[in-house]
Amino acid sequence: MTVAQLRFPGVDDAARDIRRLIDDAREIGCLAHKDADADSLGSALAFAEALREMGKRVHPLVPSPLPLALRYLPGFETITQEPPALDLLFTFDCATPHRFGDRAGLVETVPHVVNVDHHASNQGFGEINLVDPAASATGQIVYRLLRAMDCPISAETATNLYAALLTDTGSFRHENTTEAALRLAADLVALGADAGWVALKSYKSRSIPQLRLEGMATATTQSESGGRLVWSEITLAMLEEAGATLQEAEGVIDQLQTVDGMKIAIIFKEAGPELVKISVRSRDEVDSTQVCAPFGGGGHRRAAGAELREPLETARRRVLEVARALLRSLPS
Ligand SMILES: [Mn+2]
Repeated sequence: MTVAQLRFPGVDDAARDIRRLIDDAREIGCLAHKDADADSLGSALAFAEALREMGKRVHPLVPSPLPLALRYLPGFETITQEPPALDLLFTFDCATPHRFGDRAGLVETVPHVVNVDHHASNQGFGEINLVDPAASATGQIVYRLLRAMDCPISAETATNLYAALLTDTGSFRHENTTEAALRLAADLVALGADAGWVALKSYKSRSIPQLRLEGMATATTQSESGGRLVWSEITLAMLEEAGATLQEAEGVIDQLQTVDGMKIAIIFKEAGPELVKISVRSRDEVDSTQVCAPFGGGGHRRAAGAELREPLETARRRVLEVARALLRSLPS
């Protein structure tokens, strides 16, 4: 099969080819990325549900560990731990196969792979690559694909896609809050998406340990380069003191990026003695992926991440050096 890099308005052509693959498939996998967010998992669950309503056998898949913070998404309980041999695999919101963690082998072994994503850095690892960097969320592409294939969109499917859109636009606060995104939100609500419930579960369901952890991390926030670089960290000791898990540390970066005048915000998360995860946010002319790329990470211009296999001390020093150099290179 030929590799086709399909970009919109190629969705109708892609839909025909994808529909053919679906019709021929017996066991279909829908794979989210490691440390799945609501865009990745919501897209996978939405697409799986739509295919199931068409009578297909579908298996939503997530690399371990299970992202329990997303257990509110409709169909979370259908995530398959031990899938049968698959003949068709859809991947969602993932630019490179290594983001599939312990499920990365599937991309190599399943005969047909369809890659659905909105990262500009997508490597096009699928047989069909439905990649649109202009889309605000992968869920937006899923919606257009389902529509192009005349698939049923249930209230549950709409809720999953709404969760994808709401969170990837930061509750319609990020720069990717386009007219298309806002219109899609209205369409999804019209289809039965429960907007209030998604907001409740996404932003108003934090645990006390999570709140304490955010307080500890924000209390130790560092600011340098005239306030343009803002960073903090979450250590294993802080997790223990707060009684929180690393998965509950996701919201801290959202606090850091609210600081007036910041250009780069970084949170360092100590995941083990020799493993540090970083999340980066940026503003204006700064591209977050430039902070993460030297460490094998990536993402979007405004939000990126990386994993460093080294102690927190050295990871912090090396990442901050890259961030400072980036700020120095800006015209003042
Ligand atoms: Mn996304």
